[in-house]
Amino acid sequence: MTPPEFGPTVSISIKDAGESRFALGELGGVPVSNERTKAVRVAAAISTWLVVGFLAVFAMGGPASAQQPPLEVEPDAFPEFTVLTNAFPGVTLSNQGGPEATVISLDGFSQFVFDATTIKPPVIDNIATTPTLVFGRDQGGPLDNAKQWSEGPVGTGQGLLRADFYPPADAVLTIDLLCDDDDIGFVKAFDEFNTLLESQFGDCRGDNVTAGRPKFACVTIAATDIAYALAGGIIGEGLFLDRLHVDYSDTLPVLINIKPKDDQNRVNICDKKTLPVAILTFANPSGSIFFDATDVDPLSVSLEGAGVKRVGKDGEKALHQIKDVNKDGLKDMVVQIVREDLVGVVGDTEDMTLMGQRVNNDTTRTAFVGKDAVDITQFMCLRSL
Ligand SMILES: [Ca+2]
Ligand SMILES: [Ca+2]
Ligand SMILES: [Ca+2]
Ligand SMILES: [Ca+2]
Repeated sequence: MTPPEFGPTVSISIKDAGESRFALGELGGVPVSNERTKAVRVAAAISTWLVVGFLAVFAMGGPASAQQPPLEVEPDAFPEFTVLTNAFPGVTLSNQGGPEATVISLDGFSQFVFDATTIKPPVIDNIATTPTLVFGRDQGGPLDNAKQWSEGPVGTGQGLLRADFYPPADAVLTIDLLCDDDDIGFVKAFDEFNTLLESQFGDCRGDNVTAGRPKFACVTIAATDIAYALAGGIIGEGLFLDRLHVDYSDTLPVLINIKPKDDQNRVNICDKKTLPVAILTFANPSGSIFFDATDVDPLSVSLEGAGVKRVGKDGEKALHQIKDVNKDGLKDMVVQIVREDLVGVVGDTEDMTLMGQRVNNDTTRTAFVGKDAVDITQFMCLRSL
């Protein structure tokens, strides 16, 4: 069993995932909390933090490693009911095989947890492995079903959690399968041709109660060129999912924001002004910095082949600013792209890809890639395209 990685002194960074907030009443009018549930929830949160805090202090034992930490695709990174679809760098989350539904963060309470002494359900408890939230869906209906993941059968209202990676990840994936009864689940990784690269199963049968807690299985996959991964229970076995970690061995994904002050991303490619693009710093909820944009070499950055505007006596510097663009307390980098160098960009809407290099503490470099969708206009174009 891998100890949880949340420390006692780090605060969970609550991020605003834009327009993606859900009100309680929007989830099918389901009563999600009463006084008793609230009390249980608070008690569970406190005890979880005490236990994981102790384990984290025990596990650290020294200064933080300078190595690249994994990306923590963690529902607890955001408030409950936050849409998680594009909340993490390079990872798009969706629901496969179930009803039309968006992936959101939900509490980990299950009505199906077995009583440790009588081995009889139900005892309502939170079975999240990291503080209190798990992956869920905004499908309406009973909340307990909205956080059960399974490959079927059709009609259960359950689907598999799908994570698409951009760029395709050379990575080690881990995810916790949280079994609320005798479940068997899996994680499977595929390449862009839907070829199965690897699958790993987690089995909780016959041992679902350990010291009053439901069992969880942490399953791991290591592969290159992972285009997407699927996780959940096998047919007939719904289980909860939490703590997806992606440990990259090659190119890192970054969150970027083309025209940070324009949510529509309307890009007039005939404008003479430079095009601002924010490269965002991303902190894991455990406190480690997955990507620090202030370490980016702005001279290395390009957007669809267009470089950053050069300034200085010999044009030896790249025009950029360091500032907190998304107001999360972490400084980001804004580069100014030379717009007339955006060759071959003629579509109405398309994804633009930004590439570059981060300079590491030991002066080695790590490549990164990010993308953002833009709405192209050609207002007042005087050049031929
Ligand atoms: Ca969690
Ligand atoms: Ca189950
Ligand atoms: Ca924008
Ligand atoms: Ca920031």
